[in-house]
Amino acid sequence: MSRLVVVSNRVPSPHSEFRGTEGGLAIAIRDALEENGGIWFGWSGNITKSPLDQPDVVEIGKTTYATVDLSEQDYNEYYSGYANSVLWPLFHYRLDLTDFSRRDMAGYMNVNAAFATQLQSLLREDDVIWVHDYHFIPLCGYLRQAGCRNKIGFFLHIPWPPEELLLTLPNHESLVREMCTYDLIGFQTERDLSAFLGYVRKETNGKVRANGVVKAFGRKTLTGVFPISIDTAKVSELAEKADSRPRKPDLVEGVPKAKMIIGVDRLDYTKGLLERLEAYGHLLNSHTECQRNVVFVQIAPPSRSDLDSYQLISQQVESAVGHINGSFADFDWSPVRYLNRGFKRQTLLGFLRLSQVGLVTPLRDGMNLVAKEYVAAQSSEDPGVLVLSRFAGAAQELSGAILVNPYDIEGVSDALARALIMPLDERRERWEVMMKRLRQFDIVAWRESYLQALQGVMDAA
Ligand code: ADQ
Repeated sequence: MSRLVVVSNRVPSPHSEFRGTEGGLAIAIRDALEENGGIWFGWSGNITKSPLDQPDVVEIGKTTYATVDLSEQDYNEYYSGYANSVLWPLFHYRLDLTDFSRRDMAGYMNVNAAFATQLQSLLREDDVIWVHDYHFIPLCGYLRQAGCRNKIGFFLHIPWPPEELLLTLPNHESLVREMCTYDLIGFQTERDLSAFLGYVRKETNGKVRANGVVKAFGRKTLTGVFPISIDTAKVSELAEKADSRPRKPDLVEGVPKAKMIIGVDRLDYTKGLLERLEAYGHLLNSHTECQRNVVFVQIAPPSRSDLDSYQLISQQVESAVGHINGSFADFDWSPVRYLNRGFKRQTLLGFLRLSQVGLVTPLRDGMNLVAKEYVAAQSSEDPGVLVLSRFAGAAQELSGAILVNPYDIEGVSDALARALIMPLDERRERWEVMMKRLRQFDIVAWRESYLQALQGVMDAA
């Protein structure tokens, strides 16, 4: 059996206890390598004066962790610059926040070239390489230039933007050309895939076959939809354990009968935190019976805090929380609890289980694993209600949620009011439908369906 080589921007330290503060990507691929063995390759998270030109290699069990440091210049240009100030905002439809420069684009290409050289030194002939996310779109092209013949797949965790948006990127064509060097490109949803195919048809004169094979730039590439999921059984188990601990997290202290609404997100402008807070404020004004009887817990650990756009959203969220608490709080009730930090996985899942409403309202999101975790964390006897943005990839699958438009403040407020008083029968019915889907399509099914498709490309080659 071929070895699996996973490439992702961050490789968590194999020694440190996973505290759940990393993004969904790290959580999703954590176990993938432990089963059959292989390499997890990427950035160490360290910035050093003169990075080595060999990866740091640690072997634990069947997995080899191979990490590379970045110089400050690489970090600024590749990571903060092109990846997180161009691709991230643009792919989340935030053209207004993009900050393109040729210097950052060149830095992005240089880091991809250097990573390809270092990865090449670790590869065996029959390794299967699975590259993750927008940081590494050109990696395959550089590996090919260096003579690598292995099968290489790419999975995009974030949305792919519609053609008209992508055209605003000065190097849009070369980026799509790089995508087409992969043997398999996986997207989260049909919407992302069809946006990509639309560009290929219109802008490159490429051909798209019914089986998802794209012929463009003189190459053939298989494309497909692989919605990422969670370890459903494990999430349910951990949440149940957290719930049965003698000392439950006391988030609604002082108001024992209060119902809890929960939001869990990295502190990111794509997650719709300001609109969500505004909708909650509207709920307190329009449904006065919610005052003193509802608490909104927003957990949002800081993320990419060296970027201006992230500092701004952090200040705006703090001020919006202060405004709501200032307007409504009483000596024994604070309407919003804002927790600006990470939590252990089990504690977080316990919070989700204790909450009557899961409020997941990104303005745009590739998938959103919190939505899936909220559902899996509920008790079958008395499940809570998921209020979910139609612009999260998860909305394509979680049909039992109350779907909302996060820009429609009154609509979200109405959905919250409905969720808070939804009868048990309806809550159970909605939850069952979603759990059925999550039990069937969990993280293992996701990984296997992707790797089987990549294997299929290999067999056909
Ligand atoms: P993210 O944007 O990071 O991921 P998401 O899918 O919600 O978003 O994953 C976040 C993960 O971090 C969840 O598993 C959550 O439980 C965990 N987490 C968040 N806050 C936490 C906290 N305070 N403490 C502990 N854990 C916390 C990107 C894309 C998504 C896509 C994923 C996976 O933006 O759209 O779903 O990758 O493909």
